[in-house]
Amino acid sequence: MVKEIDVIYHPEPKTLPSPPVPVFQYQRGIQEEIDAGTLNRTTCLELLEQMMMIRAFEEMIAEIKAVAYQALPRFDYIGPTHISIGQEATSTGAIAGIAPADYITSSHRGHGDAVAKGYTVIKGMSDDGLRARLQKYAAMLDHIESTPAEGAGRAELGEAALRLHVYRMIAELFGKNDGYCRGVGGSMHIADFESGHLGANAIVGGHMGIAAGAGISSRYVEDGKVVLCLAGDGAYQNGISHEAITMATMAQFRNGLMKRAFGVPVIFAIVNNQYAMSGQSIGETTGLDYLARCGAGYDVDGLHAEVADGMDVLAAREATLRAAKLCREGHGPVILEFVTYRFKGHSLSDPQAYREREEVRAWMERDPTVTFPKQLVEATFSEEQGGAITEKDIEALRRRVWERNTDMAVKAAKGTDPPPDSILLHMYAEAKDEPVPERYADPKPVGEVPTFERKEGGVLQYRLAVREALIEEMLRDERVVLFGEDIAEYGGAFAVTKGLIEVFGRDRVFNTAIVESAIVGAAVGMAMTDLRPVCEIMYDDFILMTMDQTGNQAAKWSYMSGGQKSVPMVIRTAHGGGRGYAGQHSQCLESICTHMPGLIVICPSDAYDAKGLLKSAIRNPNPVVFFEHQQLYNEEVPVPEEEYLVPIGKAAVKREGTDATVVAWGWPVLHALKAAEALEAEGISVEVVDPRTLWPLDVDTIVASVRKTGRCLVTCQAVEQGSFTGEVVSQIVENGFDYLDAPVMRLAAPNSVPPCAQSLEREFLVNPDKIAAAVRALMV
Ligand SMILES: Cc1ncc(C[n+]2csc(CCOP(=O)(O)OP(=O)(O)O)c2C)c(N)n1
Repeated sequence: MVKEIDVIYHPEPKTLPSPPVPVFQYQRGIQEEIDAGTLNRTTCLELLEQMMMIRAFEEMIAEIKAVAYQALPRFDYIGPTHISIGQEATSTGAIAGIAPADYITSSHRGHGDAVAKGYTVIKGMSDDGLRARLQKYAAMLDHIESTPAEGAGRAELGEAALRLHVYRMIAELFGKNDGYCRGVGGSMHIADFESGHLGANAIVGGHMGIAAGAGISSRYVEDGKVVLCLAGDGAYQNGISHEAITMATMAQFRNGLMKRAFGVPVIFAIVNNQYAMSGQSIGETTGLDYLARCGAGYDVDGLHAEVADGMDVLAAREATLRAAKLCREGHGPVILEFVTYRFKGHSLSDPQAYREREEVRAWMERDPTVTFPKQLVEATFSEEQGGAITEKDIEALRRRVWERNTDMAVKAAKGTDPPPDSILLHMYAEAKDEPVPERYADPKPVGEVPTFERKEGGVLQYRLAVREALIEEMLRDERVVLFGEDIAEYGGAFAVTKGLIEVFGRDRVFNTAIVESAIVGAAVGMAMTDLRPVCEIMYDDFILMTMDQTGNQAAKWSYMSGGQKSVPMVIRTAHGGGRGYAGQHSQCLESICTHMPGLIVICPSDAYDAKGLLKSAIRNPNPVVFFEHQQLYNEEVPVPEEEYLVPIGKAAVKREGTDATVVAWGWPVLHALKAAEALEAEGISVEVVDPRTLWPLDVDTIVASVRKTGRCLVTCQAVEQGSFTGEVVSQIVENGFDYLDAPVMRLAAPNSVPPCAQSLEREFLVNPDKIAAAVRALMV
């Protein structure tokens, strides 16, 4: 397909304008908002209550650490202490500016965001919704002695839900079973998917790709949700920030190339608390005076970007309300910078030698938990709204918040610890044969669906088998969306996805910028928000660019969220050499992924397995890294035209034999089969076992083969050092030692960088002759 956009040479001289960035423009103030009806007494008190709840929560942490928390004098809190005291107006105001159904992603300093998100959702719930939630957590309510009485009214239901929220937040910090993430995520990874909180991230900036992906989901399924991506000023300098904003800003989302011209609805919110740990983004570690200026670099007109006073809850709320409106109208993404300050150090162990006390004192004058109550007391509310807010009202609210927090802390400390034998719980989500939800079960292709003619014997090329798997799954489930670098018109570097854009259109098959981290990160965000993304990383060498997103996000969120959400996504990537592409386009890096619990790793060696396994991978609820060997794309074997799946985690005996087993995966399986043929002539009968899935590894089939043959060679094309051969050998030794008549041997590439020179690449690669020689050596 020829690109829609012509590239035209325009050499006329011109000057590009710099888009303006409004700074601290909020002037309305509390009374004007009340009079205009944009704020009422209830909302005011709710904003204050949230700020107080955050303060109470974090003061509790500081006091526990200082052994000064009277309610729990001897409690040993061992987790991190990245508290955000001082920043309450930003968390509260920003989250008040989005709708309860919207998503947030947050950071290591995210207690405030989590408190506010949960609070807002509770306040937005119907009575029935509240009852359903309370019913779901009846056992916890019992433990915290907060079960509402039969026929309880709104106030009592709401208070029970708030107590439950605070309890689950604290229980998470204390590593308790009742925590939002079952106590396995802890302070820096709090997630509450039920309330649209897609997780806090201890990897600075790690959640930005997820935010872009959740926004892409929302744009795709048209659910009107906005994503608020809260991260620090330091985080916004990380590479993923640039990649995620680039990904979310791609013109094709808005300019009509895709069927729906609608910008990705993400608010990239920079929580500028003036310091990273001690580094200062303004004046030291960036060249900017306001970080929101970065919006100018992502869009011809500049993204909507503005700077708001993050110490003023109303200013933060108002800027976010406008930003969210823009997003909902299709003008996202947008950038908001909140200027704020943390009164404590980076963590409680930070001696803060890098700043003057005077500076901290000056910012404390703007403490929102002091300034906002003053504004409330001075404001005039109508009698219908309940009349004036008095200092007594404020004091009563304060007391209620602190008492609730203390009570919940005591109850959380008495909570149950996750049992040690649950250590592996939620590592992987269970694969179930679930039907596609009706809404997505009948996708309409936009072009003719190709059929792939088999050659004699039903033979089909590996490349086409992968393409056929993609087509079948995209026809089965509208949630399956493909994206990656040059996968649309070009069809990917190996032409695997060629023609799919004509069949499914650009909304389901789209190119991305060269942003490997954001590609994988967006897939995580899309998977978390119920799509089934299949992304492509052109060569597996580039998977190293994605390591945080693959290893810390995709692999970890099922576990780290306590099983709240699994991450059903597939990363397709090509590995392997033999084409003289040398060090950075020829590696076999599967062992990098097998080292990461949480990932499924698949490495099919023929077209039949590739098709059946890819279909299984797309339907699997876990993140799958799917390695396709470059040298296999033109190989052919019979592939049925009828629907079939190959199960994940099941090895295949590719050739039966009795004298020695060769375990191989990917291209080396073909070499092993050729070697076995040659050895047959010498009277050596070789069994070839292809695990097909490296993780989870089918140890039983491998050991059963070794039991039969007594000898085993494990081979692959990766460098030997740290390769997956080591794991296979260990498993055989642990589980099949008694059957062995000779040591298990390995044959992998020399521990060098893949070279270009043919003489050296030949030396580097495993081949049939080397395998045959290694098997002969086993027989003596
Ligand atoms: C990728 C990564 N690099 C470094 C760190 C260590 N670290 C933790 S917090 C932090 C400062 C983050 O600054 P910022 O994003 O401004 O957030 P703040 O801590 O100020 O809220 C650093 C460097 C990390 N957690 N992740």
